[in-house]
Amino acid sequence: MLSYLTRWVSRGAFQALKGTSSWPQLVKTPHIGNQTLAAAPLPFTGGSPGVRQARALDQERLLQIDWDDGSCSLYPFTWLRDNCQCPHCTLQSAQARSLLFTNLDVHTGMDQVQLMDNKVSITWPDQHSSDFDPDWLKKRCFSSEARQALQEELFLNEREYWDSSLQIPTADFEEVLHDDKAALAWLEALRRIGIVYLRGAPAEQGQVARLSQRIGYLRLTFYGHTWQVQDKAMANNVAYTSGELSLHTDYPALHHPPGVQFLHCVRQADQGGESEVVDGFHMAEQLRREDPEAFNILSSIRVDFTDSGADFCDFSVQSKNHIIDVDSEGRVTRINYNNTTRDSVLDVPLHQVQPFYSSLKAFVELLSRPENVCTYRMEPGDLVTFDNWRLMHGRKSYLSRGQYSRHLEGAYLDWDEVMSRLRILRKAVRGDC
Ligand code: OGA
Ligand code: NM2
Ligand code: ZN
Ligand code: ZN
Repeated sequence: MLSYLTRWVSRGAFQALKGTSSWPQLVKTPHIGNQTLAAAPLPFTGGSPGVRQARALDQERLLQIDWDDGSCSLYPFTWLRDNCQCPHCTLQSAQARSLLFTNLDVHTGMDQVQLMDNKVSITWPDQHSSDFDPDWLKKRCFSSEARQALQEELFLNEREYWDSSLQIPTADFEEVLHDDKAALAWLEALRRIGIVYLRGAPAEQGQVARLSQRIGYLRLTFYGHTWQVQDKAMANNVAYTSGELSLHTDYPALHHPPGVQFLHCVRQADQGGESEVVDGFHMAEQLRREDPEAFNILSSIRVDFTDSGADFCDFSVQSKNHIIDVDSEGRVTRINYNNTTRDSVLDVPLHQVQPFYSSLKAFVELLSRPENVCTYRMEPGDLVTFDNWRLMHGRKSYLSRGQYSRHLEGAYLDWDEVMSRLRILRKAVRGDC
């Protein structure tokens, strides 16, 4: 224990992860950006809200529920009928709808509504009946606050932005493998902060595969189930040399790049090979403020990426991606940028070429400012896990020594599988949804 402590103090870029019981928290994570570290609001846990009254508004075809706490929720008849939980309408063993859409009357009326045994009981015009649990209804309230709370609970989209002063959340590898609380703390921090460092893995190949089994399964790509980052003869990727890798996301040559990346240090170089990370979402937001024109160009021009060669099998991959992806509401959702696989093919009209280069220059200069970059050096047995849709990462060049050189093993996963495990762990640990 004491030896861990001294190592942490001397390697100040790391912070023990909250929730990993036996490791003390040394320093508070700096609070940067407009988001908080507080847990997402849990909608409607801790005691069921009582129903004071349930009544049908026949004109509007809405069911109105007045709750004991004075609030009120409205539910469209059509939605209620569609979501009848009875064994005819729901396959209980799959918790899935078995009601056919062809059999749903999207203009249904309601014959009767009553409160029975703390259930909202509805009789439909064809005399089919549906019973709804008040908790179940309250959670699905259509108010904007309730919808926002439930979406945050399901997707954890609130992020905490950081800069070079980040103290990377750190946990014990074996603890994450064997303890549900530690695993949950790992995945929540991976989502919210975007990077978690794990220490204490054996310094031998096979650990990223073990860790991905904790989630479910890994993402196979043309580089294999897992892949060896080493200085290789006839390298099929710039990563497989001893050269510097400037800040990048992995695999923008795919239209759906891997969401999560694991990198495990089996052997470190004698000289060089230090790692760098920046918060790509934070940088994109900063670019939007500092240079809105550059932000517009990087989020609207689709850049060609290319990757060809042979590894798991032969491949010839092409993609077109925005360097900064935004959703329909303008929120940044993904960074896609690796200078090594950016294609010489650039599918824009002549007059957009120079503005594109100037915009990319502005972004890369912003990323590379010392105040934005967090630097660390991996030692054998260290394993870094990070959000490959959000973070950009790089490494310094290193001195290569043939067979005994630096060796990292990597693996990819997708966010759907990682979030699935997070939800299951949350249920196991906290007993909620
Ligand atoms: C890579 C990569 C990091 C490193 O292989 O894509 O970013 O430290 N490697 O070698
Ligand atoms: N490797 C490490 O975008 C990229 O080509 C990143 C991927 C080779 C699997 C490198
Ligand atoms: Zn039914
Ligand atoms: Zn990489």
